[in-house]
Amino acid sequence: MQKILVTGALGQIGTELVMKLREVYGADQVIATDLKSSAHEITRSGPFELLDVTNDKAMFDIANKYQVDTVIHLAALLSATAEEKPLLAWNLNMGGLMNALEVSRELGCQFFTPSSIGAFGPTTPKDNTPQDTIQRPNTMYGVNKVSGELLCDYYFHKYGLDTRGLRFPGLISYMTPPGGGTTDYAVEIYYAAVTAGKYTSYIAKDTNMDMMYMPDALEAIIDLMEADSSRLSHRNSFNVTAMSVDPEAIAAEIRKQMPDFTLDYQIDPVRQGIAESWPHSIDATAAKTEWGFKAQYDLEAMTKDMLVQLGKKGE
Ligand code: NAD
Ligand code: AKB
Repeated sequence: MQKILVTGALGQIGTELVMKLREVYGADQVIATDLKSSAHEITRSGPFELLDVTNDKAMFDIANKYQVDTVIHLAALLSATAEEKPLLAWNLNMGGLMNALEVSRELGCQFFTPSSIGAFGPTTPKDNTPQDTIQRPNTMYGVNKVSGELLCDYYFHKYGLDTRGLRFPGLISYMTPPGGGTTDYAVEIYYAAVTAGKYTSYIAKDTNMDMMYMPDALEAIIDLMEADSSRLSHRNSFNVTAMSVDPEAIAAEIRKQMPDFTLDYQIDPVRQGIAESWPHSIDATAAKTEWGFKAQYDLEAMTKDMLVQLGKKGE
């Protein structure tokens, strides 16, 4: 990776990833793009361009103008929003991905896009979900993610394009709020703990899902992209995870720092239904053996850091 184009850069992952990539590869080497602009630091600390990823010509022109050698494609609708707007989700998640793959093929770029635990479905084994297993999701987001995994495999086999990907679990961070996912509760709960001392969860008790702290997700992207290609037999869509938690487990950890924190429930049937179709915990062995994946943060370490960082933000 030397000159990197990032789409959807103003989202939860993109804002932090662009800052990290600029630290590692140089500010001018990372071209951040998004549908909209904002006052965020990434629009000022290096190149920033407006880009609608459904516009193939605009994407090609920007990638060509900067002579990028790497495309990191993040722009997408997440699971809950995709369920509300399935047609928009199909057009953005599949159309944007196809455009990003084509631009990468035309310019010979290395390519990364995230998949998700949403690529699994109700008939997938729920515990210790294997890397290679049944994938019959019943959400539009899941259909998009499985199709995306297959499309990235296709571009690798057909054109030799160096496509790589991770099946991310819910990502937890304190910098940019998440944008319409099922796992968003696991971020909101920390903000609510710091601002109100209580949280009402839309996900039910005992609903376990995989999660990971954002610093581990950023390391994983860079480590996978830098890994020796010949070591990757899975290549696209490695399972990665750091913990499997339900709302009670997070609340119990928060209470170690804030004993008065309270949690109650008002279940959202749509997001609860999506959560119940996903695994409880996934097996990241392939990522560990093929390119050395290792998460640094467990629930305890992540909770301590989230509360400290959000506390500082509120000062
Ligand atoms: P996000 O919703 O926070 O950000 C998405 C960004 O895409 C936004 O800044 C939005 O403005 C932009 N966007 C929307 N439509 C666009 C368009 N037409 N053209 C260009 N940009 C557009 O999402 P995120 O959490 O940063 O997720 C990024 C990727 O990672 C997605 O593919 C998502 O499915 C995947 N992922 C995220 C998580 C997570 O927990 N955050 C977990 C698994 C996978
Ligand atoms: C979502 O909940 O949609 C995302 C994801 C796990 O893909 N956070």
